Amino acid sequence: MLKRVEQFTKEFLEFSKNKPIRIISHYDTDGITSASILAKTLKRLDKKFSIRIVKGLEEDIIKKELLRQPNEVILFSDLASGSLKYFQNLQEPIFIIDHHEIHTKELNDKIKIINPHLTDKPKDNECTGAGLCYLFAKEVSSNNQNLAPLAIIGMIGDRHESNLSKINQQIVNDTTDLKIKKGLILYPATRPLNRALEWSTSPYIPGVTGNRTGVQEILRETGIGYEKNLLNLTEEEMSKLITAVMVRRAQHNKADDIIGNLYILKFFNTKEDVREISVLINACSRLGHSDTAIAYCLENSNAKSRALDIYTRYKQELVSGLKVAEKMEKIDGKGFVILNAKDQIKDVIVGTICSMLSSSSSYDEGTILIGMAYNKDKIKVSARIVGHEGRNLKEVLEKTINIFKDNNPQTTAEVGGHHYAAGCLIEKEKESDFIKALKETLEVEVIKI
Ligand SMILES: [Mn+2]
Repeated sequence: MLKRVEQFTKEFLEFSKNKPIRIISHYDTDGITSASILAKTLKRLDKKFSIRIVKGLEEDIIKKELLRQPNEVILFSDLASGSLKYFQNLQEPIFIIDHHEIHTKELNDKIKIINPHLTDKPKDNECTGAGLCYLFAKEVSSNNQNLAPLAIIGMIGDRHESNLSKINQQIVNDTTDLKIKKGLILYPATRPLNRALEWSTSPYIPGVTGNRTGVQEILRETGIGYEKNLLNLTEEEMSKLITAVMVRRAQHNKADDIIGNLYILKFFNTKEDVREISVLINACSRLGHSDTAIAYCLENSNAKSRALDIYTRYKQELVSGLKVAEKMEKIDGKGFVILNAKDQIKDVIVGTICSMLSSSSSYDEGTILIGMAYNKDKIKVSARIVGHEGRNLKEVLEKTINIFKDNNPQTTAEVGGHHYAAGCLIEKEKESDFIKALKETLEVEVIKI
């Protein structure tokens, strides 16, 4: 793998000698940290560059970006491996640093790429976009080793931390000022427990998340002082707390979900919990502030206060959304629950709320949760499943849309997602038609089992 990185870097530096660079990266934490590592690296080389952050690489985006050739060099990070079909008639090379699945048949000599799947030992080389960008940066100059913290944030963002691959372990070793401690993966581990528990949305703790009395109870029960934080708990306190949380999440009694490694880094010169940083970056970017997210990664202090504002609002939104969802009247069917939040929950978080509820202890394994929230003249629909067993949610929604189309042939609804999480947008005035189609599909699905 490092050989490939070396070759790639050489070609990239050669080709981009007198040209500005266009970075195109993914909008999640891994993509944002990838772009930030690249930006820092190019800046240190005194190179001109611009950045574009996208949710996905649709054909029209690619076409437009390729028009920048031959004046600019195109560099993709944390995406593009799945879009090689659009790069079949290139005049100029493109550069890709990515870890997603790849169709090797579509490779050609104009596509310059680093991807662990193309190496002899993909398991050892398992790595995130940010990790790969870091390897590239280090190849450019060993001075870039101080960008390793960004790679660690990307690693947590893409959940590569529980089982470190060889290459990830090397990046961890490169990171000075990184502390790793085993324990309850509540965040931030650096702040008082009462706050961390109250705002705990992942893991979601029934009766404690968003509930001050519940927080006091769990701390009293375990005999832990509320001013303590996870980092300074004794082993005994930690295990008491884990038990107390597990009792409250009884139905999901898998310790794996809540125990793991806590990662603590110095960021902006303060000790921070990497999970918290990762969620903050993700929140900023998802809410449409990817520029703030990148500036935050580059440790710009103005961006930090903006990012914190956005993040605080996001957390409040989540906790109040959860409360609304718990109290709301739902359509309760056999094996499914429909939460029609209308304008009581924001459309950008309704999917996250459903994910959290699916990990709470309120529903049986295999239950399908469908969240609906208004988005201007549309309704955002998000489907999640409790546990890992059960029906394919993308198919469920596709069937629903097929039935829905019978009465609404003019609908523009299109289903996105996969087995365990799917969604679509439908016309607001067709709300009741959609719910009818949804019930029809879900009830038929149950009978089939
Ligand atoms: Mn990624």
